[in-house]
Amino acid sequence: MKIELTRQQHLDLYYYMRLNRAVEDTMGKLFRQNKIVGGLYASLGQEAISVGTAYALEKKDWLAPMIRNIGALLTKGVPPRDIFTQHMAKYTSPTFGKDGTSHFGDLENLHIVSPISMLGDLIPVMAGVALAGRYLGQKIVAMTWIGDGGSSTGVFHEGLNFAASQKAPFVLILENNQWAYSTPVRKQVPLADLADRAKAYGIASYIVDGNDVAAVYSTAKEAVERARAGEGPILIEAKTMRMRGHAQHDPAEYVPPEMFEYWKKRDPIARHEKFLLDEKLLDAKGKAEIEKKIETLLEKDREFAENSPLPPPELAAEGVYCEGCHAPKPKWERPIAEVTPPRCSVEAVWQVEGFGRGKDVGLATTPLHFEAAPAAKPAKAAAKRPARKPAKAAAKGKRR
Ligand SMILES: Cc1ncc(C[n+]2csc(CCOP(=O)(O)OP(=O)(O)O)c2C)c(N)n1
Ligand SMILES: [Mg+2]
Repeated sequence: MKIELTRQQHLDLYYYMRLNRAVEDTMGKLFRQNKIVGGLYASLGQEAISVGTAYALEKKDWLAPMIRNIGALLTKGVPPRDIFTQHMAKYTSPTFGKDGTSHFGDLENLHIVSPISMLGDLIPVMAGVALAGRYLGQKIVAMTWIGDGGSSTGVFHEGLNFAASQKAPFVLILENNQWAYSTPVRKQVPLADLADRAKAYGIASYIVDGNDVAAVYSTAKEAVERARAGEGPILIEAKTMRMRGHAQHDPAEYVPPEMFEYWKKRDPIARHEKFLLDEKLLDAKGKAEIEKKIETLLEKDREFAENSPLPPPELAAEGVYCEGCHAPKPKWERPIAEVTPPRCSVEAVWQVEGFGRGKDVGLATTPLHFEAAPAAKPAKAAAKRPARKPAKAAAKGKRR
């Protein structure tokens, strides 16, 4: 389906891609000045994927970014200053300087789950978030990203299978940038299209040109709404190219130069800009205004981050262990008042007209709660069977 975008949507996509690139350019400079703590990863050439997919989410939806998804954070509403302070491990950062890179989240307002470094682990986590949203009647969609290399981990398959069997409203973006560290994709996966992995779980998939932001957005929007309607998880393979090494330390000399040349001509920002200018959606004056806006914002936020203090050493152990701030209760069920407004920012929708009318669902309206499902008739044999007693052999621990 080709979704017609409004002029404002086209301009928003352009703005966030430019912001994404400018934030990363600034951090590249800070890294060379030794002001960044830890590694720094670039999404150069992949901005259309982070921005186009996150732009398809609603405010109430949830995301968990991977290392090359700063653009998704910016699009969801994270200010550049949080990204700078976080990478510089400053006390003013979202983690008060306790963690670096993009290892931070915002569960309360922006609905961002903090990433972890284990590739693939966010897939079951976000499938769980998607299901939690369903139990709470929030009609949300959860999204995360994975690389071509990460799609070969065990947890990718376990997580996607779990999400598929539960019909979780979950969208997984597979960024095929053709390299995992120095390993080319053809040496680690015997598939031409990684979207084919979806067939193993009986879920829908798309392949999209990851350097065409409008195409990425249209595809993601369609997938998000299908997942929201109850069709289950959807996998989108976005084909692109990693235009830098794995991280700042890696000069990527193993990449054939002609490959960089080929993809440089397909730069997503230059391409979208050409489209906007050709279609007269943007002119030189508008472009200069966007550049000025980004420059002013980043100048202010970079200065704030640079002038922020490092965390005071005496607070190093604070917030690591619970010291009576809450009583841990091993109970999954939370009081209704805690998960509904005003304490939760999302208004619950307990019955949703048309929810679950997706392909293969079979019911006109999928119940939002399992208890609301029509009771299955017990199989005759099972109904007659007496209550189970532990088998004697098992009780004695005898081996079978
Ligand atoms: C389970 C796991 N194995 C290995 C690593 C180390 N590691 C971090 S990034 C990376 C390469 C990832 O490649 P890909 O998934 O293609 O993502 P890209 O870097 O291209 O965005 C590896 C092997 C890890 N973080 N987690
Ligand atoms: Mg890769």
